[in-house]
Amino acid sequence: MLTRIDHIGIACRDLDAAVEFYRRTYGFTDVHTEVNEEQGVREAMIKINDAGDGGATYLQLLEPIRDDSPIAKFLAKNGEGVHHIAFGTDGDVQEEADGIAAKGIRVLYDSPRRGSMGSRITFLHPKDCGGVLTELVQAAKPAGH
Ligand code: CMX
Ligand code: CO
Repeated sequence: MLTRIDHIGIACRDLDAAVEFYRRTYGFTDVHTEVNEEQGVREAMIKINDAGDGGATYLQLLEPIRDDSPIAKFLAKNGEGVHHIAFGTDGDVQEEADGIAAKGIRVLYDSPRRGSMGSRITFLHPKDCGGVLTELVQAAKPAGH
């Protein structure tokens, strides 16, 4: 079941400046940064609050590390701004995607890929979702579980 908004993905040109904006403006300081080579991004996850299914709610700030990455393409076309929304599941993300695909919505990956903080992710095509690029996220299990 989809149980929460996991994150809102925001495309930016300067990750450090964007992190500083969210700190200065709202006081958000719980920040995890990583590079995801496969997705072609350097990113910062800004934690907003916890959730009951092992996940939490974040803003995901995304800076491209390659000119051919989806974020670079989006920035060239639209400039900075909201890029995608991500729903969190309390179950298996592939099962969630299969159920949505059965409704005629294109799922972009044959099998889940690695997302932030060890999560499993997949995407739904924005053209099948009313213009909203939509990601599904299964949070990594906390250590020891
Ligand atoms: N939101 C809404 N619409 C979007 C979009 C977005 N983020 N990105 C592209 N589109 C629209 C375009 O406007 C375009 O529409 P028109 O044909 O009407 O102009 C259409 O989709 C095709 O866009 P494109 O620029 O030609 O881009 P591509 O088809 O090459 O790629 C997509 C689009 C969604 C398949 C690609 O961005 C993708 O695979 N995304 C998933 C991976 C990703 O976004 N990774 C970065 C985030 C990583 C993370 O969250 O961890
Ligand atoms: Co995302």
